[in-house]
Amino acid sequence: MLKIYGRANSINVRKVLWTADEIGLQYTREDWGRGFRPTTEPEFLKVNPFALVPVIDDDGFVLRESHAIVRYLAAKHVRTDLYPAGLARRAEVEAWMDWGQTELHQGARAPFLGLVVKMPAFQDPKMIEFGIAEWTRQMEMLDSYLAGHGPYLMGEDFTLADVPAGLSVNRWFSVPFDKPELKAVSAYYDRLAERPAYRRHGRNGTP
Ligand SMILES: N[C@@H](CCC(=O)N[C@@H](CS)C(=O)NCC(=O)O)C(=O)O
Repeated sequence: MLKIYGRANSINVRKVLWTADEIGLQYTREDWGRGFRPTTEPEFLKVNPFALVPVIDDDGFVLRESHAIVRYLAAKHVRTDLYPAGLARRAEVEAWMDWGQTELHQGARAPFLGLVVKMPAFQDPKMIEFGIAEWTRQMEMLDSYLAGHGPYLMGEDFTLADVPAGLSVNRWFSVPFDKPELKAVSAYYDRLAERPAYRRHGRNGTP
């Protein structure tokens, strides 16, 4: 059976849990990472020498990196609705996923770690302010895009493109700071919440 390594409150583990539930997979999960067993323990380093969650063990096949994992699971279970078979559409999904993990996530890091996790290394107000400005800029672009395209990032249907963005949107609404009103992003957040798997692993009260 599929085994998922990683704490269920990690944004990257949640991508895997959400996708696994969308596919309808059975799995076991073991808590590793901040607040649980450290990923620097030798037992964990055997599955990921880079000491990060998530990792999966799929009947002996071990894989790290959340985006590689969700694409592997969707491809393995032939979920072309989530991860299209056509090269061009597939590449567009991948572009959204890359954007979600780079441009969109970069700004979110300091406000989340500073204001929610309260990590001592992220208490510089200038760093938090800079992160908020960058995160807001990306979210405003997302808002304009959704207003003109939507209802999902790839158009009519939910795909893996929505997984990284959907979790960032949940975090955006959950981290306490003054935000502009983003109507299309709010509607997208409500639309995603129609999905039981997103309510379990995305919009579940955890930032
Ligand atoms: N690029 C990696 C990033 C993984 C990552 O940053 N994981 C964080 C949790 S979100 C982690 O393992 N932090 C250390 C810890 O929890 O101890 C992925 O997408 O899987």
